[in-house]
Amino acid sequence: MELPLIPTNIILIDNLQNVLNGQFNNRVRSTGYQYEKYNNWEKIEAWTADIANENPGLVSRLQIGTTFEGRPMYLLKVGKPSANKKAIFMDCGFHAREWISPAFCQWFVREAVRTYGKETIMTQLLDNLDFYVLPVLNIDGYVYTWTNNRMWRKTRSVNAGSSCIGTDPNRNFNAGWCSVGASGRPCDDTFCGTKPESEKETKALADFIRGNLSTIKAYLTIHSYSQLLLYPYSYTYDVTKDNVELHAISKAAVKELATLHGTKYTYGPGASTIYPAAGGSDDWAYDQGIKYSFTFELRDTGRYGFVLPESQIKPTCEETLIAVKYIASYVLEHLY
Ligand code: 0X9
Ligand code: ZN
Ligand code: ZN
Repeated sequence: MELPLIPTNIILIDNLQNVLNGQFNNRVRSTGYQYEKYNNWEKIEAWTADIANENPGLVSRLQIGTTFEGRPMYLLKVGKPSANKKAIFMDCGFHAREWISPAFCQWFVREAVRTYGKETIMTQLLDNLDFYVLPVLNIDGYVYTWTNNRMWRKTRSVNAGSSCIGTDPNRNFNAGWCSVGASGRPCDDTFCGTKPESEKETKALADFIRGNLSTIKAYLTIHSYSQLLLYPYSYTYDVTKDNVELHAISKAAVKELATLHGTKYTYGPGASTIYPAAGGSDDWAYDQGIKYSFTFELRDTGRYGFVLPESQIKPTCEETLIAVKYIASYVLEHLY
């Protein structure tokens, strides 16, 4: 009797049925959703429901608020349910035109459910941590980049006394608010808003994080472009008390990231590495006591900029996932 040809890595996994089920689900999902394309909000919204429904033991969907134009803001909680878990919060789509960012949040959740129970690191992460993933923070802006202006950055809220629309959500947090690298003029792309958390979207995010401060141990916010890994502060040139540790984590994370395709990232405190800019969510989260707070600026360095070709979604998400998993593993080993 001849043995069937089974890859040896599958033989090593003790529960073959889970593996087979996983491959089946995986096939269903990969035909149903195109992770290597940019998806419009309608598709992403439907996907948040589908991915939760298809993975009830691993993914649940919560609503944390409503956007200015009335769209529900869905948050995915990804992890194996168990008592007293700590969590990592990750958001995408702050800036409407940075399309690779939401693509990464979708990719991350897909890889989490696809590799849980098969890949050691992801399994350890999801067994011991929850990931709160906000696929798009600035949904109204994202929709506007699909329908009207591909280069839109801000929210779509109305400004009293001005015909200009929108606030920069990453200048709208209570962290040195509007003191540097931000504008008080509604027509500018870095308008800080009328007060911290003036936007429904930033208020919803801040409320959720404030309400879960005892569990959230890391904050990751995904932007593009420039290939940077930034940590606080950006509202001042002063470095944080955790500068040495954040520097070391970043150095190791970008080294790991580069192993896949050789993509080079620069890293450091925001103010000195990119520019001083107040009101960012990373600085705010850090000052709330979330020590491990990072901003990713994904590919590229300017050739395509915000209009990164779809052919680069896969390599970009693959390499970013390595860095995110590195940081998450570090956080898990250094819970505080
Ligand atoms: O300026 C920003 O908000 C980010 N760069 S982007 O090109 N995606 O707009 C960088 C944010 C760094 N962190 C803070 N300024 N707090
Ligand atoms: Zn951005
Ligand atoms: Zn250590």
